[in-house]
Amino acid sequence: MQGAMLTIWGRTTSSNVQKVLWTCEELALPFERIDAGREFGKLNEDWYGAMNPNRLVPTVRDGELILWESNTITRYLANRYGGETLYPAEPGARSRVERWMDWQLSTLMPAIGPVFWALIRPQPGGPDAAALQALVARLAQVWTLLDRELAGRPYAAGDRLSLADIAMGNSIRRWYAFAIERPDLPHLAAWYDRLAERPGFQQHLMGPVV
Ligand SMILES: N[C@@H](CCC(=O)N[C@@H](CS)C(=O)NCC(=O)O)C(=O)O
Repeated sequence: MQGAMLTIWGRTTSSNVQKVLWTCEELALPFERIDAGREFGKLNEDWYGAMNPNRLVPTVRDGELILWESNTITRYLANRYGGETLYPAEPGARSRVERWMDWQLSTLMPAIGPVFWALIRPQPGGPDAAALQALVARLAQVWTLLDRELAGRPYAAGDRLSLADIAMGNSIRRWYAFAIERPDLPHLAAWYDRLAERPGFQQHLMGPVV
């Protein structure tokens, strides 16, 4: 072990917690995980808000350092614990990882989030059938963009797994689990198969979509 034991607060069903858990597996980092969020509560307690003012999961403690924002946490772990293959130091290669991490937050999440909520956690006042169809179509359009990119390389940012793939792993797993029609996107499907071979994916991302 190269540093203090990490503590991770967050339920295992959270997409953003899963990014951190998978990164820990790739880096062989030991951690203690404490359930928090949804049915496990804790987020509204004072001590939690003092660590993470967003009152969301994940939150991570590494010694004296408190971290939040899942993509930032994975970058920190790779920087701190020898994850250069996941997050290269060379600026050009690094930018190719970072752009897909930013794309995950700015483009993929806004497309998949509403579909996830409508299908898996429906709320009163949610989208009707026509609106849902439009959301599903928009999500397919976003995945089609990535499929075309993956025609030229096996992973989002290049020849090897990176933090970009880890950031998007939960979304691709959910998309293939949704009871919806999907366009045939062979490069995306092959990428999903590649990600699903990783022990960290199998351990932390294959649970029920809830
Ligand atoms: N941008 C934040 C988003 C964190 C977030 O939205 N977390 C959700 C779970 S994925 C959450 O805490 N929801 C409240 C809950 O679980 O009770 C990150 O990437 O860490």
